[in-house]
Amino acid sequence: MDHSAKSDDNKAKYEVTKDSNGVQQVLLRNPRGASVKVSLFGGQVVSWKKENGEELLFTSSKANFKPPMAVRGGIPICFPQFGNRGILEQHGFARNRMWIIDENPPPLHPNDSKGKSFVDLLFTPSEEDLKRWNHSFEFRLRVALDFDGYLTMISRVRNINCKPFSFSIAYHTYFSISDISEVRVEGLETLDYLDNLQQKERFTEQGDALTFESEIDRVYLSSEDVIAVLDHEKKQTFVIRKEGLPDVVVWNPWEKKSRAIADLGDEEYKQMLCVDGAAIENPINLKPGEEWTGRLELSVVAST
Ligand code: TA6
Repeated sequence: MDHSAKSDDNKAKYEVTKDSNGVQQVLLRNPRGASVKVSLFGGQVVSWKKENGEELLFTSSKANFKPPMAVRGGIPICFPQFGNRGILEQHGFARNRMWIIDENPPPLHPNDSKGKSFVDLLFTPSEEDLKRWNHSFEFRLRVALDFDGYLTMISRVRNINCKPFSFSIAYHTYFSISDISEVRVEGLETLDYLDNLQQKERFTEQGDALTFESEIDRVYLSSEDVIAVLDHEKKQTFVIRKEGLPDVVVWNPWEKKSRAIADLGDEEYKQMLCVDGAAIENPINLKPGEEWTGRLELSVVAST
């Protein structure tokens, strides 16, 4: 079903398809041939491709695409809880729920749609969710692809409750890489981090770019808003620009943990690296009627 508007630049432009499990997916394309695919299950970006069709996001060959499990790959959204930091299941429930297409969202800045293919999604908690996390909210997500192939995700969380609540959030981004030994991350140097492999103890990162020789599971705190993931073998760099997301999660399960993860191939840790824009250390507090906005922009550039 083609929803491309004839004239109005601000109208959402996307195609709706279904995956093999009958789950609705939204396909965004740009005039150069790049594309993004978003599943309505979890509001999860499941594909981001360059103009030459090369996939930029990792998805496990053992991924389970059948709800209620979140797909092992792409960009699952951890909300309203990150990890096991709270009473809810790991990473909260938003990634395990059906979202809907929001045909008439409150406006965003005109630049957030001009010359872009985009779709607006909406997630609200069910009665069942409210029994476990009794806070009414509206989570609006705009996913956009621009002429240069940049992928932008704008989240707006509104408290439609009569009392304040707090949440944490992460865009759990699985980057597809050539080989984990060929990759380094810049922008986290000298930052403090919470090590999930050591009871979330706080440490300080060295002065150099991050490279990988073993399992890593850390939350870097109060980072700059631009992080780079350099892949020397592929001669390309992922640039992560973020707003309203002070923290950065870095995760690679390495060999031993990969063997314990059912929906991840034993050797696949070599081709994936998660670097997530997040708000974890200081949960976001929203008073009734208040709205939080977070923005993540991903791009890829040629590099040495
Ligand atoms: O920090 C990232 C992390 O929380 C890891 O501890 C690991 O569990 C990863 O997320 C994946 O979580 P998942 O629930 O998708 O298996």
